Amino acid sequence: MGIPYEILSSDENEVLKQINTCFDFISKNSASYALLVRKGTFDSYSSKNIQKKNTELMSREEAIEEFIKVSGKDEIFFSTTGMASRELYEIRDKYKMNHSHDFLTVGSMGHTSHIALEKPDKKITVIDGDDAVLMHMGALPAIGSKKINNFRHIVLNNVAHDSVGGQPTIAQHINLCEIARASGYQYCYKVKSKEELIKVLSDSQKYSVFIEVLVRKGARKDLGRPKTSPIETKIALMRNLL
Ligand SMILES: Cc1ncc(C[n+]2csc(CCOP(=O)(O)OP(=O)(O)O)c2C)c(N)n1
Repeated sequence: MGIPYEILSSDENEVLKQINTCFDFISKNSASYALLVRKGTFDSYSSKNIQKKNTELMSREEAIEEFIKVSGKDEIFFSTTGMASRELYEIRDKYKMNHSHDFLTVGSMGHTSHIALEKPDKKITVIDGDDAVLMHMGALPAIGSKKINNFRHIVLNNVAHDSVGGQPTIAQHINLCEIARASGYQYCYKVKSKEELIKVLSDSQKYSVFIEVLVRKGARKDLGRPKTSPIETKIALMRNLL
């Protein structure tokens, strides 16, 4: 595309030079200049504000495993873009379940709950991320106003865009439960321990329920990717729904 670029150095002094080169070029030429960041460049960085407080929380994967353990075998899961969907896929494998009950959202960040809204006659669990729910918040009143029974909307709040590098989100300053309540969800809970989560999940089978689960950032280093294509997974779910 003819855009000049550099690969971001791991040496901080070199990075400053690269940023200066980049800005000089942009201001002289009114044109783009790319800095490419290799995977893992920022791995050892830990946010001073967020991460230290979160070490006692469940991981996102542990929380998803609890959802699977307490849910009935016919329940349909819609999971958000990023690692949550990869984790759901691997948990199904771990329990030797097939993948015909899951819609794994690819791209379309923030749209998972809207997609799930199309199946109000089923028991639905939506697994959302804090940033995804903030991105398309209009979904909340759309769901809340319908008062759908059997609709569990779970937001795994790690106050980060964890799947794409762990940058902080504004979710730490937003009261998601209040917004869900004002949007018409019948029950709203905020939980941070496994015990609280299990209790709330078993109490929440019959209503439109919003559950914010505080989880810690991060995923297993060896987390894999779905072995079936998005289209194969979609077809398996559609066959199951028919
Ligand atoms: C519209 C759109 N914007 C950006 C992305 C890239 N993206 C994929 S996952 C993700 C972060 C999601 O953060 P969150 O919903 O909080 O979930 P987490 O990764 O923390 O589990 C981003 C920015 C995308 N897929 N679609």
